[in-house]
Amino acid sequence: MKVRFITPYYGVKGQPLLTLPCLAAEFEPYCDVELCDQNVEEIDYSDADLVGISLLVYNAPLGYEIARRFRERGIPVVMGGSWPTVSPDLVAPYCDSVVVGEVEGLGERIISDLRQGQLRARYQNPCPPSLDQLRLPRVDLLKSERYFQLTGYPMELTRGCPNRCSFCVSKDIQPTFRKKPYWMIIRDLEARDSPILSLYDLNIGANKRYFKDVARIFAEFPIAAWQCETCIGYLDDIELLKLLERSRLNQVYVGIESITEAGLASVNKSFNPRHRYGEIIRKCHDHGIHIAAGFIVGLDGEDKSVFERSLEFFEEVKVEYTTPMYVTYLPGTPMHTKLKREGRIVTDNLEDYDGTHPIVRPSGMTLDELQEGVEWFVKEFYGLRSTLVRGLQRPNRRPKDLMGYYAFNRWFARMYKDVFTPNSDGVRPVDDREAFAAITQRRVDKRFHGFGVAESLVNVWNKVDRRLRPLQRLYQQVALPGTSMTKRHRVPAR
Ligand code: B12
Ligand code: SF4
Repeated sequence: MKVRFITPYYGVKGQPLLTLPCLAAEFEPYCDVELCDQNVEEIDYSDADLVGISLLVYNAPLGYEIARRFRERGIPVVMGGSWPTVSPDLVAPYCDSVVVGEVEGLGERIISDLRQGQLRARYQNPCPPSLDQLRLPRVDLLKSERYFQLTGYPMELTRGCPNRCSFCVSKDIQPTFRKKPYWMIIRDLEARDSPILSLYDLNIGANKRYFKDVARIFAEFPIAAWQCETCIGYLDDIELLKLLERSRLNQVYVGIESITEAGLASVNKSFNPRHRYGEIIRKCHDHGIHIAAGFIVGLDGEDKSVFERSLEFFEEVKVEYTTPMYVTYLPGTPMHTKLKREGRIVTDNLEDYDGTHPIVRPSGMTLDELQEGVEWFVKEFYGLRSTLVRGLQRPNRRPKDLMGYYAFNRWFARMYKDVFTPNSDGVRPVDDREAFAAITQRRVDKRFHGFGVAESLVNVWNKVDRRLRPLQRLYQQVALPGTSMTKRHRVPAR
């Protein structure tokens, strides 16, 4: 029995999701599995017994079209991912079966129902699966050479987040906070094929003791650099920062979202320590950690002065990167329904729900002012002046960090020029969606060309690292002290 899992194109060619590797791990004991990421390869439309399509939200229309082509030939289609999880009823007409939430624990039942010709309309775990028995995600099945090597090997150590920010789908996709046992972290680390790691956890710092132990474990592995995502408040701890520095964490993504009290309150994120942002960022810098700051625009209670004030703030605290994003609520969520009723939702096209198109009419400025504000902010923040101001004054002690800082600032500048400024005819996303999309797409396709040399170097580095793996293992067994985390938490023999 052959099952083909597909991720439809979503415009980010550089970084693989962990979705396909996790699906392969869950299903491979029960059937033959094929993976297809349309971001880096053509879709194989040949026959299969079942096709599984994973949807975020902005790639849903494309996913529906792919499903149609399989279903008209009688091939059943199951859909899963964050969009089907948030709004299963809106997805159901386009497929034979919807998987709501995490798939671990459902694979065997789905395949056995399929064999009996009794695929059910919906599958859902009664409660979120424990991570204690999670199989190793089959990252090795991805065509890794086609991805952007600088982003590193994808790993997840925890799922869920205890917070409930109103715009975030974490409560739907991973409803409770769970963590992998330490031996499993070691297993996953040993399987990696790159010295750079990227953690996909929603909020790894939510359990501080665990976060510290992860840093202790990472410190014992020959990791060149790693990055993760957490709340800025959790980083207000010197012992943690010391451990993170020792483990070679080089970048953390923190959801600053807004510098205003009203903005934070409007998305249920008042727990962010607004008055300590600067101090915490300074401490992170002192420990060699770069800050990528989430920044949401168009929040209630904010007027057009927010762009200038935010730029001033980001330059003062010398944040390395920001990822501006229009506030986005997914259709089917209570916030979306409320705003729709109030006439404030400006587009129903799912392709627009990617953070780079305005979705909600702002309360404190016009839609034009909002778009002009973001365009101005991005031009200033990623312009040469601000890049120098933020770069030259921060404690960029290591030359490689300094180089990384400038390289990524230039890259972000190019990327945001593609998506947040009007196209060459002055057309903005909501004015003429199709014209804008066509021009943006051509630019997006070129997006990853700017890193040719750096990427080739990382490729060579990855190959050398792979060759040295047996030596690294020997080093871990012989040279590390007997009290090390690695020795205490052995991977169980199979
Ligand atoms: C890596 C990552 C990225 C990367 C990679 C590419 C990408 N476009 O997503 C980068 C940094 C580029 C990125 C960017 C953005 N991202 Co992002 N990202 C993630 C992250 C951290 C990991 C994704 C992942 O691999 N998860 C692990 C896998 C295993 O989980 P999963 O996909 O949910 O799959 C499980 C189930 O859903 C189910 N399942 C999934 N598919 C299927 C299919 C079938 C057939 C079945 C049976 C089951 C099934 O089984 C899986 C295992 O249990 C997630 C957060 C998260 N932890 O999920 C956010 C997340 C996906 N991103 C999100 C957002 C909002 C964005 C941005 C819009 C933010 C922004 N403006 O900057 C941009 C989008 C840019 C773009 N145009 O794509 C949201 C998605 C909301 C949505 N539904 O659209 C998430 C969920 C974060 C959040 N807290 O809300 N992101
Ligand atoms: S803290 Fe981050 S992951 Fe958690 S709910 Fe808020 S935005 Fe989502």
